[in-house]
Amino acid sequence: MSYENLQIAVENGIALVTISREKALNALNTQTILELQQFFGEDAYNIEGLKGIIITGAGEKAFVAGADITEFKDLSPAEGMKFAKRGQDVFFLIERFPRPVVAAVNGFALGGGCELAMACHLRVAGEKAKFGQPEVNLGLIPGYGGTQRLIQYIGKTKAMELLLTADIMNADDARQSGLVNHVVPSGAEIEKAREIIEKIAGKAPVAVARVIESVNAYFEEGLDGFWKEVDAFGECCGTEDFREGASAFLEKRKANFTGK
Ligand code: CO8
Repeated sequence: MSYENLQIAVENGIALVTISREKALNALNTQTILELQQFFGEDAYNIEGLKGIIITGAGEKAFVAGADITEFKDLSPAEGMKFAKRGQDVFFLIERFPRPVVAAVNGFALGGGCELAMACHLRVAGEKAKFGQPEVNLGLIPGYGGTQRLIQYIGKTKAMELLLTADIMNADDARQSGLVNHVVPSGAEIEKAREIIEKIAGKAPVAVARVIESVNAYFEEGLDGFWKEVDAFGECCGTEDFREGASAFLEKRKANFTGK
């Protein structure tokens, strides 16, 4: 598929996905959501030797400044539910992607932008990045998982305040509260994200995928995360990479994982 609002560049096994609607501060319109769905639901699985994915925003000002407000100002309740459900489903594709997905947050990450960053497995923020869920200013609440994921990262006390006040958090506060993994000088976000993905690429791919699945299971209703872990552990025991990893340790050499 050709993309209108996503720029995708694959280099050395790492796909850099740039949300490119700079004039609207990379706001997520329907087309962009559909393109994310196409990429994370299908196209990314066809990239040979994929180590991981970085999501960032075009320009220097914004990662993503939210869902595109021009598109939803006249939504009926039923249409609003449809919009929110579709966005949530796409963000689940990101959260459940079997290789690491890192948000390189280069500016405003507000509303749907903060929600997009939270759907990624890890977050690297530039020092000028800003995070927030300002939907109450619009008479709305987050619809792409923000009320749920924010609690997971920063706890109910802080999440409740941020959601109710629409306050904006700077990068350092976001790191201290547990929302982001690293803060780096502006412009170095992608480089740091690449470094993290390269590090993970040296681990056994099946084990990496099962870690993502097991951690996610903690938050999924109806799933027993502890049982998921037992199941995934058993699966890893059946891989060639487990034999290789254990042998390499005992032979005091670097493991050579093949993903089998
Ligand atoms: N949607 C559409 N356009 C936007 C958005 C947005 N979210 N954010 C910025 N833009 C546009 C502006 O309208 C402006 O366009 P133009 O040049 O044509 O006037 C351009 O981007 C530049 O923006 P500003 O002039 O406002 O730039 P400033 O530097 O003055 O301010 C801010 C930057 C603070 C980021 C400001 O643009 C802002 O507050 N943006 C809106 C932030 C926001 O409220 N985000 C949450 C949106 S709601 C949401 O995300 C809900 C998610 C779930 C939806 C569920 C489905 C319905």
